[in-house]
Amino acid sequence: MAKVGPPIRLLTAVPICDGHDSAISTINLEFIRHGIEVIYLGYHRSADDIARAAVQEDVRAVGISSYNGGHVEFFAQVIRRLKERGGPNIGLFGGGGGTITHDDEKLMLKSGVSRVFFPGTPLEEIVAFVKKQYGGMRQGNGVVSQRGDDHALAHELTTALNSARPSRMPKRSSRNQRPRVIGITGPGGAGKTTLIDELVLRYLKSDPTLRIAVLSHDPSIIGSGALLGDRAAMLYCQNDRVFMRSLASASRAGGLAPGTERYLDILFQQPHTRAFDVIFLETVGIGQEAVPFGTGLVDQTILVMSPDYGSRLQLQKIAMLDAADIVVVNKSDLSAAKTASTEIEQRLAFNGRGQKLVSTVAKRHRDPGVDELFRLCTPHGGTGVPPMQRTQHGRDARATGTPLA
Ligand code: B12
Repeated sequence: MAKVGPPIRLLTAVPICDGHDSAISTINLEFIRHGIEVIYLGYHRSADDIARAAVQEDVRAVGISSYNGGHVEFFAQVIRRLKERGGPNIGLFGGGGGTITHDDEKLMLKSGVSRVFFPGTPLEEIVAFVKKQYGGMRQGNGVVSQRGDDHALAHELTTALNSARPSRMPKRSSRNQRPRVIGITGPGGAGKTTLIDELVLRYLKSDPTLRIAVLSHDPSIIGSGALLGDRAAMLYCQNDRVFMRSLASASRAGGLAPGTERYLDILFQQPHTRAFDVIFLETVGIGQEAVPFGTGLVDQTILVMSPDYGSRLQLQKIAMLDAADIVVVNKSDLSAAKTASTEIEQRLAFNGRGQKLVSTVAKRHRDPGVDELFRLCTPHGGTGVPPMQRTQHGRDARATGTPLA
């Protein structure tokens, strides 16, 4: 069988103060249909958010859909931010109906935009452009810039994924550099991503020096495209202390991707000054049989469920209910939530392992359930790693886990 090369990775977004996401949603689907991996950042996104995400995701190019005006300046700003963040080789293209004029286009091309698409352009033409422009080898990867750290790590991850080396169990570099790995899993639509974002907010507020990584998985079939859309639901992960990478499962069953272990390995080996304190590992939406993390991959496992899992009998079939350290019933404002919590509580009591049950409404700001979950994730304050083992950056002396403002 012919070897399938890595897919083209693109990031798409809609600018700040613009909610016209219908065109980009259609274009995203067309990209995926043609084997392209699309990291979709969503709408109302700043130039800085776009550049940070593009660099961390190590994409070949950014596609922007802009309808509300200000595009000449906005596109130019994205290019400036990409350069500042160590991604000058990341291309930029886009469109935006009749709002972008041909005179604007001239200015945009001058500022470094590769191409502007106008109304009436067939989608195949856009796909053909992307394949031709970004399908080959990238030029000059070894760019180092002032804030090139994310860029260097992002590129290391890409290289690791494309190498033939098989995955192995990740090794933590030393006792003093011990990121806490929190595995978050559960069925699609339970609210895993929103919950992670809220936990990230609490971690960021708990310690001004803390650094967090998020590895987020979405499903894909090997050789085909994928929509990696978790970033669109993330607000607080758009922060310079958070490094997020989206992975396509590429036919690996069980919730993770072929490169997950290698990625973790690399995140563990980051130099002292930019070591991560906490790593979130978010799986694909899983089915009843999946136990994604096996043994030893994560320090703590959280299963996120929504109250609508069906009858009580269904609970007997969910394998993760035996393996999780914490079970979260998210969307606990729904009418079925009370019954769900009671049924799951009984199921966990039957296991007799002291597993915790928490009810959350992750979409609600300052939700007390998420606060409780955060406390369970940080048994020793801060990262959750005992202070004796957290000696890097002198952070062990800091009082962490402070209440949220
Ligand atoms: C649909 C629409 C809406 C929908 C948006 C739904 C959604 N979720 O996207 C709704 C009704 C919600 C809406 C609201 C508003 N809208 Co409106 N909207 C439109 C409309 C009619 C069509 C846009 C569209 O989706 N077209 C479908 C796409 C597929 O067609 P296309 O543009 O031809 O796309 C091609 C190319 O442009 C290009 N392309 C586009 N994007 C990209 C991206 C990439 C990466 C690539 C490669 C190519 C590409 O490729 C496509 C393929 O051929 C336009 C008018 C227009 N004709 O453009 C106004 C328009 C954009 N809206 C306008 C306005 C003012 C508003 C509102 C402010 C109205 C109000 N007062 O509330 C709000 C703002 C909403 C917000 N939060 O930003 C104005 C903007 C004026 C301006 N910038 O000066 C417009 C131009 C209408 C007008 N003439 O006044 N809107």
